[in-house]
Amino acid sequence: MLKVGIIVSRFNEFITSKLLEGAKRAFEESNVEYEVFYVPGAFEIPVVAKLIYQKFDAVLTLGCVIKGETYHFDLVIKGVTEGITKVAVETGTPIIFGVLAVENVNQAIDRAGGKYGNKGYEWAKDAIEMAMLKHKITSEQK
Ligand code: INI
Repeated sequence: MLKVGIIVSRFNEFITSKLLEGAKRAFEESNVEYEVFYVPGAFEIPVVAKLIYQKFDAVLTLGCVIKGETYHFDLVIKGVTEGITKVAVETGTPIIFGVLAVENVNQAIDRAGGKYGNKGYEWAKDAIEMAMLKHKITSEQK
């Protein structure tokens, strides 16, 4: 049975809780086991990915960064994007980038169960696909 770690940011929880609902639905439909870890904001996601990756076939990260009036948005997005990429490439573990980066609240709502569906559900499917691909590749290696 596949096992996925889900890291969820509490910042903008009204959105990330919806992404989490979608992700849980996808994992339950596919009989994938999961464990949820909460972090304060998206910036904290990479370090937790590094702390947990060995326990899981894949890690799904869920966050929501909404553009504000200062540069903080850009710094958080840069930190989380680079951090997740680094952990994924260095560890060879699929770490799915489920962080919405949006201009405003409406764009986030549209993607968290609104008119563009639930990205959490889609990203969970990506986690399953990548976990299976990793198993296939590593079991074929001599
Ligand atoms: N964290 C988010 O997840 N989303 C945001 O939109 C956000 N903004 O805009 O500030 C945000 N900031 C907090 C950041 O992720 C860290 O938790 C904080 O800087 C402490 O390290």
